Amino acid sequence: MNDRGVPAVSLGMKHNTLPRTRRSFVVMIGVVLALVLVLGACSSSSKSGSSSTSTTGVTIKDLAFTTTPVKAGATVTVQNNDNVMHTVTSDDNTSFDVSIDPGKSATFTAPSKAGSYKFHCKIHSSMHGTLTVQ
Ligand SMILES: [Cu+2]
Repeated sequence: MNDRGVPAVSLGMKHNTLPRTRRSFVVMIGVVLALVLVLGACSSSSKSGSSSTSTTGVTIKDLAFTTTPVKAGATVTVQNNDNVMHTVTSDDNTSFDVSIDPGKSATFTAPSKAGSYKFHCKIHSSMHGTLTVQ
């Protein structure tokens, strides 16, 4: 009976009583939240090469390797843009060996010693590449 002063359900109906500055602040928060949602959806659906989480060291397209230098011990991402499975296998057979499903990516740990590491695909004998470890 005596709880008339409690504004529990008045949020939606009395929003016009908010001061002007406060209302534009609320609108701003809404805009920022919307932007974050849109950007988040974009970055998760389109895997652009410039990710900050790990280095895309090897990209595979049309049965060919494209490499970028990686740091020693780094997590190296291999992106397979073909519709067949590939492997990235070091020619010494011990430094790294990873298989990548069609259209997927996989990771391996770069060797801890700097140098040039030749590698190949175990499935396609014509595929060869060299990974530069800095
Ligand atoms: Cu292959």
